[in-house]
This record gives sequence, structure tokens and C-alpha cells, in this order.
Amino acid sequence: MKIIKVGASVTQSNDRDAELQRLQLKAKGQLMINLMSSPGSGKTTLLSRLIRDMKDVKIAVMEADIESAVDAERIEALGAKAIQVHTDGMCHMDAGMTARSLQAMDDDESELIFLENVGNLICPAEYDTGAGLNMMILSVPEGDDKPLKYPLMFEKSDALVISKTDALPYFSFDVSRCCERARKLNPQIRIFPVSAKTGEGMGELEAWLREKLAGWKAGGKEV
Ligand SMILES: Nc1nc2c(ncn2[C@@H]2O[C@H](COP(=O)(O)OP(=O)(O)O)[C@@H](O)[C@H]2O)c(=O)[nH]1
Ligand SMILES: [Mg+2]
Repeated sequence: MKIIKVGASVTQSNDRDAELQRLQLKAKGQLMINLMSSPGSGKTTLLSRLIRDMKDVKIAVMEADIESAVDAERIEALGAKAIQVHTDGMCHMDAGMTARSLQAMDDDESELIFLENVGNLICPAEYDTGAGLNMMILSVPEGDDKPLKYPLMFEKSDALVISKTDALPYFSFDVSRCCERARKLNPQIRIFPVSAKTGEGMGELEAWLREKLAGWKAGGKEV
């Protein structure tokens, strides 16, 4: 498995680099999804479940972290293409870092490319990576007040996955209050309460991903 190191980009034009990246991926019919959340909220577990459930879709994963290759190894063990990206201490991926990771992965085959961003709810929200969609996870144990504390992440995300819903009986997490807070920041946000452990809610999320992929490939504006 490939492990590459990418330091922060020196370019001053992250948004322009990101837009160019998006257009290049669109031309190839590849939808990249930037997956962001706190460490431990269930990114790799969710991706593992999607890979197992959506066998008819070619999925690749770029795992960004400061150290180790444990996440890429988990994905590769499922038979999906994975690359581990080390960010040289950076707490986010920018467009240039993502472009270099895509280059290293050298993959024109995959239809869905997930970028598992570095775990935190702050820095990743500040950088456009060139992904077609931004998806964030908030897990039940983290609490329903996070939209109040980290508004930018909720504003920038096309979809919010509320994960670990099997743990709802043990935490005072109010799903409807969380949805209300997230929608106040971002009225368009799609919200999917799921448990990657039991499979609850996964069908809705997978249907949405298929719909977005089809729209992306058709080249319409609607993504
Ligand atoms: N109960 C429960 N635990 C989960 C679920 N998804 C992930 N976890 C657990 O949460 C921990 C962190 O998961 P991981 O996918 O590594 O999180 P990441 O750091 O965001 O990639 C692991 O112990 C997982 O088993 C879920 O749906 N339900
Ligand atoms: Mg992970």
C-alpha cells in the first residue's frame, strides 16, 4: 500500500486550485467526497460499511492523517483501493495536497473517491479540497451542541451524518434539536442519522450517494 507525505501547499490560490481539481474529476466522471469529523466519530467505520454495502460502485479512499497507516490498511483489507496520506503535521488537507494525493493514487477507474480528512471540526472546514461534495459526521457521544461550537463545518457541508445512533439510549443527544441547529446554519444540508454498526439509516445515505454520483456523471449542475 502506498504511503505518501504531502506538506501544505505554498500556492495563494487554494480556491482556484480546488475548482480546477473539481472540473478535472468531473471530466473523468469521478465524484470525490471530502469526509470530515472529529477523531473517533466513525469515518473509517462508515466508509467500511459503504464499501461492503455498495459493491456495484467502484470506491477508493484517501486516508489523511498525521501518522500511521491503520485506516488505509482497514480499507484495503476490504478489497477497496486505498492510499495513506501523511500531512506533515498539518491538521487539514488543502487543494494542492489533495491534488498530489490523487496523482499518487493514479486511479482513473474509481467512481467514488472518499477523502477521509484529518480528524477535527475546525481546520478542514476552512479549505476547499476540490471535492464535489463535503460530508461531515457528528457522532451521538459528541453531543448535539456541536453546531453551536463549530458553525463553519456545518455551513460548508452538503450532508451531515449523525453517527452511532445505536448509542442514543446512553447519551442525552436530541436528534431533532441537532437537526434544527444544523439547518439554522445551513438550510440545504441533508441529514442522515445512521448506525454503521447495526445498519440503521444506511439505506437512505447510500441512495443519496448513488443519486449524487449519477448526477455528477450526467454532468448536470445539480450536485
Ligand atoms: N456503537 C457504535 N460504535 C461505532 C459506530 N461507528 C464507529 N464506531 C466505533 O467508534 C470508534 C471510532 O471509529 P473510527 O471509524 O475509527 O472513527 P474515525 O476516527 O472517525 O475514523 C471505533 O471504536 C468504532 O468501532 C457505530 O455506528 N456505533
Ligand atoms: Mg479513521
